[in-house]
Amino acid sequence: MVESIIALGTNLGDRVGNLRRAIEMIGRKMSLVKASSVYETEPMYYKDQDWFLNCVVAVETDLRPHGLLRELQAMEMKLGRKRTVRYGPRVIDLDILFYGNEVISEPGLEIPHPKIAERPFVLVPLNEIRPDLFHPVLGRRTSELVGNLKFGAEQVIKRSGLHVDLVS
Ligand code: PH2
Ligand code: MG
Ligand code: MG
Repeated sequence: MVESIIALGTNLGDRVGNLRRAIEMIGRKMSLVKASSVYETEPMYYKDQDWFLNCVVAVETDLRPHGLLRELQAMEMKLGRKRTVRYGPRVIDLDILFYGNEVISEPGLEIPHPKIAERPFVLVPLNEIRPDLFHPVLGRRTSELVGNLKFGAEQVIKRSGLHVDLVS
């Protein structure tokens, strides 16, 4: 079994429901180990869209990276994901951040996710559950990466009332 970290994001429709349904689907295919809080986050890159809800989950899986990617993409489809504008609105986005300490660089599959270090909406929830996780390419722990990134507290707001349960 390998521990993988998956990032979830949504800014269309019933955002909390989308996160819950996605986590339920993930839990049917692998074991859920830990989930971060849910954060409401300012959209990055493509600004003219609604704010996101983001969280990250740690899972344990026997799937290899390509199999894991395929499963996550199938879940995105089932939840109604449509491919539209790059970085634009989406019902659900399921990204592999880490797969153990493996490094993979292929078209269509890059692990660790190449944009982790510039994304407060990833680093803040990740730092909550895996502050000591060592990034095998950047050679830094999560806590160092989040400490090096400039962003405002108002861009990543913890929504303590919005629980996503791992077991149901
Ligand atoms: N996802 C994007 C583009 N921008 N911004 C926030 N705050 N959260 C996201 O999940 C997000 C984004 C494309 O994957
Ligand atoms: Mg993404
Ligand atoms: Mg994605």
